[in-house]
Amino acid sequence: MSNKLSRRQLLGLSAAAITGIGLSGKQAHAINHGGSGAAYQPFRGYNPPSGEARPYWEKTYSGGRLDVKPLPPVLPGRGYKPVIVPNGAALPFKIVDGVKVFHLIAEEVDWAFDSGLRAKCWGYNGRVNSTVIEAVEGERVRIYVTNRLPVSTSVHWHGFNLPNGMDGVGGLTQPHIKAGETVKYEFTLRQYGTQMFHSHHDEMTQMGMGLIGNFIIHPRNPRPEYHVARDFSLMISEWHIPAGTSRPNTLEMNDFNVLTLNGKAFPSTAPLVCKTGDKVRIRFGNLGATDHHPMHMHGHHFRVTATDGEEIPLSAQWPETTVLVGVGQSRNIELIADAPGDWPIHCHMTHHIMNQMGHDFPNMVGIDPKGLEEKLRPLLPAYMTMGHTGMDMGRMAEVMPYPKNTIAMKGAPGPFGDYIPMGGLFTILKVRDHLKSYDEDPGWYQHPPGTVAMKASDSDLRRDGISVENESGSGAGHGH
Ligand SMILES: [Cu+2]
Repeated sequence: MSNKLSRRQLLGLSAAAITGIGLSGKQAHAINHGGSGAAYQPFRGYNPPSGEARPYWEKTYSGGRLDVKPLPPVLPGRGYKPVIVPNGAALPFKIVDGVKVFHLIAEEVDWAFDSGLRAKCWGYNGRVNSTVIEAVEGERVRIYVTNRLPVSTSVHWHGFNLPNGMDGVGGLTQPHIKAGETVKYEFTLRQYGTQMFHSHHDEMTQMGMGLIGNFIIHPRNPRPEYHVARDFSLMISEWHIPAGTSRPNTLEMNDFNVLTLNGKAFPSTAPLVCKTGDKVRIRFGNLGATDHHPMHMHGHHFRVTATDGEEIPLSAQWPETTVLVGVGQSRNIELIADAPGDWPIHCHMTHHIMNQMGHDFPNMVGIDPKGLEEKLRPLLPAYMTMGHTGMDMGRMAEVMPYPKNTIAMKGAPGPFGDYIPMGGLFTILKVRDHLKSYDEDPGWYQHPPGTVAMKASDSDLRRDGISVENESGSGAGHGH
C-alpha cells in the first residue's frame, strides 16, 4: 500500500465505505481515521459532576478520530484570558476560513540573558525560549514553520494528541525541514493543558541552542475553578556559556552555568506581579538538557493542578511548596497570593541559582585565604580565593573585574543596600495590596514597621537573657 494517500483516494475510500463495498482490513482501518467525523466534543476533564464516570484515556489519539470537525476559533479576551509571558510574548495569529494560522520562524537570535551577557542562540520569532503559542481546545491550527537556520530542523508538538504525521520528528514522521524551507503543520486541538514545542532534529544542539517553547491550550468550556487573575507561563532551560564566549556550548552535559526562566537569568527575570488575594496559576515547562528542577515558592503553599498529560483530578491534587519539574515535563501550580511581599520563586538546587559559575576550584571552605591573597595579588591583581567567603558577591564585585560578556555569578542590589545572593533560576512573586498596573514593576516591598528581621538590640538581648559572648553554641539551649 502506498504510504501516501491523496485526498482524492481518501474521499474515494470514504465513498466506498458509505456504499458498503467490501474492503481489506488495512483499508477499513484507513477509513476509521479518514471518514467524515463528528464535531470535536470538549473534554469534560477529570473532574466530572458527581456520579458521572471519569473519562480516563478517552481523549488520547488512540481513542479519537483523525478527522474530527474543529470548533470555531476563539479570540483572546473573548473566549479565554491570555497567559502572561514574563520577558516574552505569545505568537500572533490570524484566522483564515475558521483555522488559526501561525507562522513560526526558527532563526539565529542575538539574545540577552542579562544586560551583561549576550550570546548567539537559536530561537523562534526573535526570542529565545519565550515565544509562546496559545490556542483553545477544539480549534484547528495551521502552523507554518520557516527554517532560517543554516541546518535542517523540525518542530515536535510535545504532549499533543495528533495525527502521527504531524508529530514533527524529522526523518521518522516527516522529511526534515531543510534550511530555507517552510513546512506546514495542521491539526485539531483535541485536549487542553500546558503543552510544549521544540525542535526534534539534532535535539542536543537545537534544543540546547534555544528552540523550545510553551504551547498553552485553554479549555473550550472551562469550569469556574479554571479562572485565575494571573496565569503565568515559564519555560526553564540551562546553558553552558563559558565566561567571555558568545555561543552556548551544547556539548556540555552536566556543568551548566546559565540557568534561565523564559531565557533570562536573575536579575533579568521579570517579577510576577500580583494583587493580594489574586488566584494565580504558574505553568512551568522544562525543556533543558539534563536537569530536573525543584521549583520552590516562599510564603505560600500551592496545589499541583496539572501535568503535561492532563489536569489532575481535584481529589488528587496535592499541596506543596516545591514542585519537581523534570526534563520534558510541565507542571501547573495554583495558589492564592494572599501574603503581601517580595517572595522568591526559585529552583532549590543551589547550583541553579548561580550565574556563570565554574566548578573547577579546590574547596576553600574553612581556609583563611588572607595570607595567600596578599602573596598572589602582586602577580595576579584580580586573584581571589573561592570559598565560603570567596563567593561573597559584594566583595567579588569590588575586587574582581568581570571578563567581557559575563554576568555576576549571583546577585543584584536589593532594597537594603545588600546584595540578593542568587541568580539563575530565580524570580520574585511581588504581591501588593495596591497596584497601579499589573504591567509595572511595583518596586521593592515596603515592609510594615517592625516586620523585618534586623540586628538584635542590646535591650532585646538583655530582656531574653541572650549572652552573645559567654554562651557556647551547644549550651545555649540549656540555660544557666
Ligand atoms: Cu534546578
